[in-house]
Amino acid sequence: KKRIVSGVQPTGSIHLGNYLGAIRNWILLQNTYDTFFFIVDLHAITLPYDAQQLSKATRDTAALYLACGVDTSKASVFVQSHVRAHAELMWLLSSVTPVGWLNRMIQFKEKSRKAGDENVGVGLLTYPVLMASDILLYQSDFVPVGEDQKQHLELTRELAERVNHLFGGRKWKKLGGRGGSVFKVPEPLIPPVGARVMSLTDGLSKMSKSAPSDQSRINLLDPKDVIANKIKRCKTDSFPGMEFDNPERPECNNLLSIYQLISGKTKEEVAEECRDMNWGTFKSLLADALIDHLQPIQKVLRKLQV
Ligand code: AQP
Repeated sequence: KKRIVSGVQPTGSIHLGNYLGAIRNWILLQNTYDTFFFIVDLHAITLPYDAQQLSKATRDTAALYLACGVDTSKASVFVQSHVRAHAELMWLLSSVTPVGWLNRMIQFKEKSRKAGDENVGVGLLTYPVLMASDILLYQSDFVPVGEDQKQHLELTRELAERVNHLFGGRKWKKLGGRGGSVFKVPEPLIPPVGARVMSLTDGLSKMSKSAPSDQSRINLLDPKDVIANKIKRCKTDSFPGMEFDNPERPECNNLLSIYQLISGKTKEEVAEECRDMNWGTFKSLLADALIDHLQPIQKVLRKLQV
């Protein structure tokens, strides 16, 4: 079986982007692949954190995986920091990672700018090396990620190739290895729809945990009335009807894509169904679909958390 690894950080509140871009896809993948889904708590400490909150969020994130349908009889589910080899391999990899590669990472540039110099630890810079270690440790074939992680995955591939070049082949055999390559070079698995779920208040920015306004995202644990209210208040435009792929209507495209994924309908079916709707009608359709989809997850979660 081909192998897949993926994880989510136990920081902030897991939102619809994390769900549609990552967790939801795991449910199908676990039937076909050898899957490892972990809670990446070591990544979560790269920005200032509260230890008690992190410990609770780690358990809550595990419960959420299960509530979303991750099945422990099919997938290995664990906490990253419980497997010391992640941190150990990271040290070995960091010794062969050029600092220039890390300085180019967009996420580092953005997060360090937001956090301010005083709050930026070295861990934020070396974050992608830990991610490479998470993946290479398991000789993964594929890594399901949203668009935002594409650059980090590219770095993982370059690192695997670098290690294979430096230590692979005959050198690897002399060290007791099989010869050939030390690491498998993994491929990204980016979902065709949902890879970049956008903010509810700005169709050009990604939905994210760290956005200051909670109105910009649907959290998986938002109650019914909060979901309805957020959808009601989300950004619209003054064009008639609803349509996909109009660059002047990023919010419309984003909400239709969310509806497509949540309803399980095809893009054509959604385009046809919603073409003549006004914003008001479409928003209540979307809010109802989201509530119907998320309520069973929330119900299981409440049971797990008892
Ligand atoms: N908006 C998104 N659309 C699609 N996929 C997304 N992912 C994150 N945001 C979106 C995917 O979720 C997985 C978990 O990512 P993470 O644990 O690294 O999440 P994060 O970076 O803490 O979450 P955010 O919201 O992305 O945080 P900030 O505020 O830091 O920007 C990954 O597979 C990711 O691609």
